[in-house]
Amino acid sequence: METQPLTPAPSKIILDCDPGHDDAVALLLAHGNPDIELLAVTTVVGNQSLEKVTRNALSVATIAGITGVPFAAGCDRPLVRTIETAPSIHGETGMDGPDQPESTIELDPRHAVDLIIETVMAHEPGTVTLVPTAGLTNIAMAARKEPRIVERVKEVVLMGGGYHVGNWSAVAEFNIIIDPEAAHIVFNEKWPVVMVGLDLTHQALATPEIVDRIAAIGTKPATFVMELMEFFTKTYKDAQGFDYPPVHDPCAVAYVIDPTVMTTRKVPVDIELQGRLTLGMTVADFRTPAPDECHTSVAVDLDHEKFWDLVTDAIVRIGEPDGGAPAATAAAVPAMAGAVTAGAVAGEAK
Ligand SMILES: [Ca+2]
Repeated sequence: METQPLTPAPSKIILDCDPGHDDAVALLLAHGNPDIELLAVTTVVGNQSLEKVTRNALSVATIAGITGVPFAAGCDRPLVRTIETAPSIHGETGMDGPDQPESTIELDPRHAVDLIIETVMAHEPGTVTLVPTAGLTNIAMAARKEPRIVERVKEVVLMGGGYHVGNWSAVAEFNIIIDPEAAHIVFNEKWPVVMVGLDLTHQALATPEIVDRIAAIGTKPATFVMELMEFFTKTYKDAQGFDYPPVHDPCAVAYVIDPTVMTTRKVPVDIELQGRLTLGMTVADFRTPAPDECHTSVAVDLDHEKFWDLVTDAIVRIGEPDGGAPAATAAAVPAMAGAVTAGAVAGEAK
């Protein structure tokens, strides 16, 4: 007779990203949270060139001590459009601010699209969640190359879009507008799609209080995040007029960890491919109750405290990956109500 596990198995995810300051935090959250099993990390052109974002992903892996997880590079340009990057937000490296160590981690030789397909097909149906936090080129290519992944994936929880506002045009968000044709494919395949868009992520602000909490953890990964947030604060103020930067990408990971960190609403969403002013808009139809066959939903309201507790908790758990003693103590992290204790951290750091 099998014994029942005391806690549910961790959620298996593939993180498809373009680090990216907020992608880096998403990767740390996925690695440090015990309810996530990170199956693979794939990169795609976006915030910077494929070469740069891939180098950044490996740097984050080195800083966080991520081992045993394949990292693979994917598409180096969108399906149809010319490449558009975001140096005004992420700098020339794509992750400006902190010093980045040269990584000794070797890239998986497979193309990201093949790694995504092989990983999904190697696991039980309904067990793998795709978490894209970048343009959707790799995900769209994977769905076209191996259509069976669409039924097999549990759900796609993506950072992108926005049903009220844009950030790269009046109505379009960066991850969608840089490859709207890919987004059109991903939103129109019949897998469940949760759109964690700007409506939600503009509530995930890294206020000075939050940055201080992270800095107080005192580890190298914590200092790295603090320095990322310092740069992000400046560019978001200069380029977008924000007092504090919205840390978009870890919101999608947080939803997979604990869906109660945000409210969502089921609503049909499609991608504008024709509009002169509205290219890349994620058009959400709120007019009537969503039909039964509706497979898309949008994130609405964030539990700010619960979200940042998850992020700080993950950084505390990561500790000092290069062997130093975790610097975090209960006193150093006063705001972590209900999170791990320093003793538990020392025992569980991975
Ligand atoms: Ca991103």
